[in-house]
Amino acid sequence: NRKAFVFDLDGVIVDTAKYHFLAWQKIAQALHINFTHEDNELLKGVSRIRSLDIILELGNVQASQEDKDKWLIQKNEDYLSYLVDMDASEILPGVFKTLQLLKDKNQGIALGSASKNARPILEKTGILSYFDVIVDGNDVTNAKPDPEVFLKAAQLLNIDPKNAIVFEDSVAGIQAANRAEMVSVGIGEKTVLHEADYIFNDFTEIDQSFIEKLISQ
Ligand code: B16
Ligand code: MG
Repeated sequence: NRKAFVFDLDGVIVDTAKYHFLAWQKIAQALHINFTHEDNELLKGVSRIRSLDIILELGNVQASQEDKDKWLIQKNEDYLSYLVDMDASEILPGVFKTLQLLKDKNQGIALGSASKNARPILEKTGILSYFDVIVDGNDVTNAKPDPEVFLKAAQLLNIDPKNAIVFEDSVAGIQAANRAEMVSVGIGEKTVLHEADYIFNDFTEIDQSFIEKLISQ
C-alpha cells in the first residue's frame, strides 16, 4: 500500500518564519510601516508577492511595480543571508523520525511548499534525499488555498489524490489539501487549524501507529 505523504516546508519541517519576519521587518521599517510578530502570522503559507502586498496594505502604502520589484529582491537577498548558516539542527522535532519511518515503509514522500527557496533549505538541512518529489513556488501558478501544489505532487508520485496525506501549518494549506480531497493533517494550534482532518502540535505527537493507520486506511 503506497500513499503520497506531502509535507509543507515552513512551519512543518523548519521554522523559517522567523527569518522571513526579520527580512520583511527591514523592508517595513524602511517604509515606516509598523509590522509586528502578530502581523507575520498573516504571511504564513502566502507567496512572496502576496506577502509584500499585505505589508503595504497594513501601512496603507501605494507603490509602483518598479518599487515593489526592488523590495522583493531586497527582501529575498536579506532572507537568504539568514539561511547561510542553516543546518540539520533547524529541522523541527520529530520530523526526521517521521521521514525515516515513511522511507522504511516505502511510501511516496513529496514537498509541497509556496517557497521558491525550498531546495537550498532541504539541501542545507540534509534532508533533500528523503524526497521523491519537490513541488515549490517555482512550479505552480496558483497559490494555496488553490490545491495545485498538492495535486501536482501526487501526480508526480503517480498516486491518486485520494491516497495522499498533507502535513500543513497554515489555514490556506489545510484548505488546499481539503479541496484536493486529500487527508489533511494540521501541525499547530487546534483553534487555528480546525478545518483539518487531524491536528497535532508537532511531529513528536505523531507516532508509528498513526502513520500505519494512514497507510492502511
Ligand atoms: P519564498 P511554505 C511559505 O512557505 C512561507 O510560509 C511564506 O511565509 C513565504 O512567504 C512563502 O513560503 C514564499 O517563500 O519567499 O522563500 O519564496 O509554508 O509554503 O513552505
Ligand atoms: Mg507553512
